Amino acid sequence: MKEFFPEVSKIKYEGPDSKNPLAFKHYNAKKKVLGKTMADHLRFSVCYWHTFKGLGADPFGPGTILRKYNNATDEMEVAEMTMRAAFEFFTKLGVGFWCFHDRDISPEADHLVETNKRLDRMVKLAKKLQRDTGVKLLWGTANLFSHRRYLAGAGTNPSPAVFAYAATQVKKAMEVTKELGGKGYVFWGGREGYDTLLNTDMGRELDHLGRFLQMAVDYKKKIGFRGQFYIEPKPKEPTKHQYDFDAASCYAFLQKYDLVDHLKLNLEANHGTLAGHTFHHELEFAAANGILGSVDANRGDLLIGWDTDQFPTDLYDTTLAMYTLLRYGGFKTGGLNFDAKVRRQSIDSVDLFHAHIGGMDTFARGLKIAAKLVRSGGLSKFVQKRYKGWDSAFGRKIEKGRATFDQMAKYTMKNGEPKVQSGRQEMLENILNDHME
Ligand code: XLS
Ligand code: CA
Ligand code: CA
Repeated sequence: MKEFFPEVSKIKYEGPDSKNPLAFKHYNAKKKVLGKTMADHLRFSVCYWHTFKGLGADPFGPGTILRKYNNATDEMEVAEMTMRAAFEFFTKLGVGFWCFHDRDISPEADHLVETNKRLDRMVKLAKKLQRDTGVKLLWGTANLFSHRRYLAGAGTNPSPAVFAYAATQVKKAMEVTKELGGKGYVFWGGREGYDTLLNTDMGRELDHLGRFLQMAVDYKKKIGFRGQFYIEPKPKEPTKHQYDFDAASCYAFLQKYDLVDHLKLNLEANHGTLAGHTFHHELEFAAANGILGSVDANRGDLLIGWDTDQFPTDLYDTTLAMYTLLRYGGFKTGGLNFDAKVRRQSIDSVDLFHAHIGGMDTFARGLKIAAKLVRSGGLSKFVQKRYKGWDSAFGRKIEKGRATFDQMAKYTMKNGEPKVQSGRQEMLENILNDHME
């Protein structure tokens, strides 16, 4: 079988002292951390769109990256070679999962019937390659944002005909995700938002998006797809405002449309920072509300205002992310999907390996440090103490909803001025640093 990445062989764990740039220094798949293997904690996934379809295009110029698997004139031949290259890459890297949009793996034809036929052909190949390699599908999704028919959104489009087209596309994408044994299915509202309020009926659009997802939930039941549904927040880009702005607005939306039992969140680091939050904040909010599902691992750039989708290399970010995940029991159906792309100047295939190795090692290191934090109780003991007043009979009564304002007044009149305590932020920041390695 033809190799697409002959210059790289299977990436191995060589430990922190290794100087080999094509080896893991921290990610040791089978090593146990707090009773579970690193592979099971981290559940790494490679995304199809950036890693295999992204060629470095930006608004100022076309792609700069040449890939061997694009070397054919027939679109379907390119699609097949790309998929073989993808599974070679997953295997050499040693990840357990992958993710795709329908249109990443199979190009759209002139008519939906032919488009679906093409998709079926590619899904058949994917199924075979999954079987051959043991790589599994973390989630599938539909691209409802590239084609011009979706210029004004899909589920929130002013035209019901576009809504119906999008639903038809999602129906098929769900079927093929099920066919491939997908652990989940993602809804990212690519253009579900607005460019200007002057032409937008916001209330109606939100109701339509709610209907769209309710219909998807019904269809999921109908076909017996057991994967987890996720909604992915992003505040803006491509639209000026996206309705699924951040974790908190998604949570409100899911509650309003009675969808909270059916969808969890797929949180992307760079989308969190675009919304003015830290990645850690988004994870903590979702976990605290029981809707933390999966993660799109990447990072933005402090000095660039858009979604740069860089590979995660910030150890503090990955440590705090893993700290939240560990405290809330880790992934169930989700995982860490690298929704990240190499820079426009990183034109060699080997750059794809360096990028993923770096992301995996940074998360593995973050996991080790987070486990140390859990074991030492360095932060949690302080937090527990800080709230201990709530463990008193008085505190419990309030928490259980059995207290009134009159009782509060009686307590306050009797006890007078409350004692205040230091938040000890600087000490806690030092404790965190003491754990970094
Ligand atoms: C784009 C999104 C997208 C989703 C899947 O910004 O991150 O790639 O993850 O549609
Ligand atoms: Ca994403
Ligand atoms: Ca992104």
